[in-house]
Amino acid sequence: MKRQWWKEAVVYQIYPRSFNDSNGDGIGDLNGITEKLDYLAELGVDVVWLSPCYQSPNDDNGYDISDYRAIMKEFGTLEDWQRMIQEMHKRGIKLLMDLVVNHTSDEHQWFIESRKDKNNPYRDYYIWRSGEKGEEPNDWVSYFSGSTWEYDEDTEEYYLHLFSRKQPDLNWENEKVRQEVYDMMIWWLEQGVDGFRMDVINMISKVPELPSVSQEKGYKFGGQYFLNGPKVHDYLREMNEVVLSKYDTLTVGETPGVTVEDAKLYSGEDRHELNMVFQFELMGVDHQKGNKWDYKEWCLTDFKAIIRKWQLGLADEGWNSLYLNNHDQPRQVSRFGNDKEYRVESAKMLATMLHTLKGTPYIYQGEEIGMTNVAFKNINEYQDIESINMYNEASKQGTSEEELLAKIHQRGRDNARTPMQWDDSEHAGFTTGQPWIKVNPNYEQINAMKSVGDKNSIFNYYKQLIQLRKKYPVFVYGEFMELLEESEELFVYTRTFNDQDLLVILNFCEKSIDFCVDDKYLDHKLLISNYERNKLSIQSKLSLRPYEATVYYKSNN
Ligand code: TEU
Ligand code: CA
Repeated sequence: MKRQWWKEAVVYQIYPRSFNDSNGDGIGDLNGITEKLDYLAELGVDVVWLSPCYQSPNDDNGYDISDYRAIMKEFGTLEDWQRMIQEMHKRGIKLLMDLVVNHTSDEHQWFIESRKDKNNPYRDYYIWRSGEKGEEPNDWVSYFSGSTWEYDEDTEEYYLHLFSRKQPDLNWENEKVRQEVYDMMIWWLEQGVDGFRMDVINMISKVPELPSVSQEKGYKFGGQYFLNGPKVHDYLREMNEVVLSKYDTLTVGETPGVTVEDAKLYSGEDRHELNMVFQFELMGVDHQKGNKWDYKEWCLTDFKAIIRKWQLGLADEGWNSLYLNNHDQPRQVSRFGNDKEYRVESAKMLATMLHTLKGTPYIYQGEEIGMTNVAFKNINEYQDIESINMYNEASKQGTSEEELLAKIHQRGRDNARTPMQWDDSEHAGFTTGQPWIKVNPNYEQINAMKSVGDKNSIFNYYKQLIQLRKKYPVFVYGEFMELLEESEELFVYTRTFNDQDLLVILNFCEKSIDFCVDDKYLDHKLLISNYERNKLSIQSKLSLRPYEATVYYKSNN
């Protein structure tokens, strides 16, 4: 297992629209990020993953790009961006940009040209198919509801969009498209960028015939024809050879539907593709039949089985990314912890898991202060196209507003997109204007100013975990082995590396649970816990309090 800086790093994801507004227009911006870099340096993160900040009409909040080499006007200028990365590098913080190249905005110059006429040189930058109006070329359903096809009246053909109709899919079969992407990547790397998070990168190769899923009525998920497609590894190896191999980068692919075996192909060190991928299996642990809007009670043994599969599966080949939330997922303390009476304990317990498993941890903005889901009363208070489209479509089919709002409260992406809560002043110190989306009303109790100043806060617990990862190589390189696999309350595992050994015991429930310690761990000493523990040495019988996390350590020298 080769030592690499990106294995040892902790990454912090910033969703710029909601992070910090420096000019009072209610929208987060790049100068707002620069203002908060000392906060990130204090936390101790090594890398920032910045969600898209390129020019965009914001149909999907920047994941619909109209100019890859220009900064979104609302976020600032290229000079603001250059100042931001300089200030990051001064603090030893690297920057990953979000590479969104499965699709562009329909306002991108390439698409404006492409849709002009069938013979335009940019026509096959995108995926066009003929078809009678009202008879889409296949039955695939969009991630944002409805068909993945939009009919273009002028040239009387359909174009493919796996996401919104304003996000036409690029045609990666066209080597001109690939060259445009590589040129753009080099342009950003020459600006000093340290790597990329690659948006739905495993969707760029489609089965050429674009076949329908079935002959039955209605739209269906066509992932079998566009996830991990026939040429995806050819394209990534080409991207690595032409671009990435020439720079010292961290690359992480966002790969919905990826398996462990796929992940070895994407992230195996001898594969020369990516460093790691985001798997979605754990994010599906509480989905009915793979549908995020149909909730399923999850149990700890299922949760642990998925983690165990990925820890053991990538033990010697490839590398794990470790996350429980991001800008697309509900807040982890609400989803997997307890955001009421045990919010602080359970936030720290989940953080302990993410920083003691084997892989690179990703902290999503606000997670480090225990920000929670939100429950707006009215659909008009929501901004996310995914939620709004689902709401409108399901309403038409008769689902009640009450049921739909309950689904959005539980699964909606805006849970993660309410403004960062900096202090207890109006709008949580995020803006002096009207925020583009309402602030979570609990900001007076939950905010960074309160957390940084409190030695027992979630923020300072994260800070300790990050420091421990830097001090003890076993956190990064230690072999994972699980104990008590059948427990529905405790997640227990060890990490061993050369002469160092960790024993991690996590209580995932709100009851106290006893744990009998095997003799071979009786010489371990307490390293960190989210409760006061006066005895440093481990006891043969431990009682774990609600959501208690304890990490014991032994070194043979
Ligand atoms: O998300 C890809 C993706 O699979 C999403 O549909 C996600 O699984 C879903 O929203 C969960 O509810 C990426 C970006 O992270 C997302 O913000 C974009 O909307 C999407 O791609 C299109 O670029
Ligand atoms: Ca602003």
